[in-house]
Amino acid sequence: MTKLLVLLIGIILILFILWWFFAPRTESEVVAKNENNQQSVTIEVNGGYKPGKVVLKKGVPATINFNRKDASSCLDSVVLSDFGIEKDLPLNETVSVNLNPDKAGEYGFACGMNMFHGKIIVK
Ligand SMILES: [Cu+2]
Repeated sequence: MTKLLVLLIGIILILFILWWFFAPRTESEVVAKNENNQQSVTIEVNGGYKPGKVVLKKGVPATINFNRKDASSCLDSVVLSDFGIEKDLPLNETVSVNLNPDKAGEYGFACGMNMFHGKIIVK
């Protein structure tokens, strides 16, 4: 009986490890709120970008609010190279980035050292 239990726990552990390494990572994706021809979305900066993907509507002025909660200096700035924007992100403050997404496509953004990445999808 004990042997069976140990075997069962072993199998569960192995399955868990397999799942941990091989399960597809579904990145969170959020569609910006659109009100009065102005769209906005908030991204939490904490060990990366949450959500990692934001969807903006083409042709609508957008505000992306970065809220940094991670003390690591790695994330103390954000670079939106496609839009020519670079902003410092003070800890526990919200920094708004305004942009005009007038072309559909995917635009990456990253921390100042290009280690953490997020994506803006314009549709
Ligand atoms: Cu970094």
